[in-house]
Amino acid sequence: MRITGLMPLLLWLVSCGEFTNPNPGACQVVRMVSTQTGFRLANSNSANVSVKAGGCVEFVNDDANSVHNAQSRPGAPSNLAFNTAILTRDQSQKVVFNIVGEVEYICGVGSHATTMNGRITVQP
Ligand SMILES: [Cu+2]
Repeated sequence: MRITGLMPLLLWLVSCGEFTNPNPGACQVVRMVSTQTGFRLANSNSANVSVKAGGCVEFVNDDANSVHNAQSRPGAPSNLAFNTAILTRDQSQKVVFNIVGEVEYICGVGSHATTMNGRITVQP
């Protein structure tokens, strides 16, 4: 009986894998530097990002020469899939990641994915 009584709560918790970002202002910024260089974290040569669940990544186009977007690689886990708008220079878009896991991301413009790619790790 006691377990039965907990079931609605447990189901609610499971279905609530998504929760409100407690601090949406604090994003890891990923710059879209250029088609040659690809994505870069601030003050880093890496395009690999790590965030806590509920945290966000802000993609910023720093490239005067091309539009870019950021999107999960085809075949990514559906609960981590994302796709930003096509961003022109100085435009940005925030993406909140609520589900723990790893997702590879690319720029989907033209053939940019060959150089513009990275990984987002969402930690518990
Ligand atoms: Cu691009």
